[in-house]
Amino acid sequence: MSSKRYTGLIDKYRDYLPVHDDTRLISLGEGQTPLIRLNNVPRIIGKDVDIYVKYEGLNPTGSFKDRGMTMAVTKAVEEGSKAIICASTGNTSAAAAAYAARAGITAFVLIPEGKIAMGKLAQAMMYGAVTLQIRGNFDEGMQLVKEVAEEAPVTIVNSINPFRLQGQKTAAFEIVEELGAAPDYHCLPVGNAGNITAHWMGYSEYLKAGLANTRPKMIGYQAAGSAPFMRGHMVDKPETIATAIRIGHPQSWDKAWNVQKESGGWFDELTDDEILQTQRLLAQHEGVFCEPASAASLGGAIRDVKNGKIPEGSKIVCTLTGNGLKDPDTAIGQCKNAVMLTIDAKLGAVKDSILKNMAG
Ligand code: AN7
Repeated sequence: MSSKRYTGLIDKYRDYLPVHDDTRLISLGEGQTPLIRLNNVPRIIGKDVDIYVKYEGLNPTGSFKDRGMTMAVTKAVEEGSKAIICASTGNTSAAAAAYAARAGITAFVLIPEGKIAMGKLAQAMMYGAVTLQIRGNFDEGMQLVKEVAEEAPVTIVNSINPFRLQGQKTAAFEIVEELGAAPDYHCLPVGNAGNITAHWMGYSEYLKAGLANTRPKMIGYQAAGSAPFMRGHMVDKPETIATAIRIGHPQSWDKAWNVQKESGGWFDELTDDEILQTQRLLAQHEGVFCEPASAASLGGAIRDVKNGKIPEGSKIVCTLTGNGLKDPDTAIGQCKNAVMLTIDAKLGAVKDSILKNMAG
């Protein structure tokens, strides 16, 4: 039997990425994530649409950031860098920390104190990053990172590093390959707007290469308290329970507006309640657990299907950017009605619980 070991997205898509044959690849086997067709949600909302979720939470550190980080760290190492730095709402720092560990270099991560999910904090610490909790938000951290990189020998691995978007565009390649064509609509949660930009690059490259005949309309959904694309200007004090997208000064502002215009898509916003409601819907009716920010993509899509902006008969892909396990506090906090009973370790008590809680 010949070996077909999957060795990560750079190796798979090297023809479309800026690497040489002898580039040392820093990989953890990222990419190749499941594209899951939703079976129950279309029926629940009573609409004839084909909805797929791209479960990016199954990447090695639990988010889509691994796609960009394998490229950014591979190039940083190739260029001789000994340290990387990022500001982060949590997922970028987790990915940076892991890929730096893999490469044997140092990661410095700036995170907003008290405003990143527990799992992400655990990752930065466990992977051995130097973790700098700032008394400030992501946008302030990002500004500091840009300034310090002028004065210290560190490579920035936020999505202003162009290699990040190069890696992240591969998610669009995988979707086209799995569906045999581009979808009609592609929905993503938007923070810095790097990922929506990267996906558009990917779709555009496959169109140009003749591997797809169309490109999707790109739709970006923000949290209402952190929605600069809806306000039309930067937001100084962003707030949302979806801490991953608690970002008021998107770094890919112009690029994302171009994506919206070129693709014919749009931006919209969801309240925290809508985001959490969608997170529960997806977990409880499809068995897919994503983090709050990720649910914005599906929540927005469902609303736009219901109101007819996305017509029936459409093929829709929603990116689930991060894994639900990243943020156990927010999950448990909203499951007050979950069936959880404390009972005696007795057969009778277990049997009673079963008979009282059988569905139907
Ligand atoms: C789960 O980790 O910016 O619009 O510092 O973690 O490309 O910024 C995270 C962003 C969506 C938004 N969903 O993506 C960070 C960070 C999740 C995220 C986004 C993020 P972009």
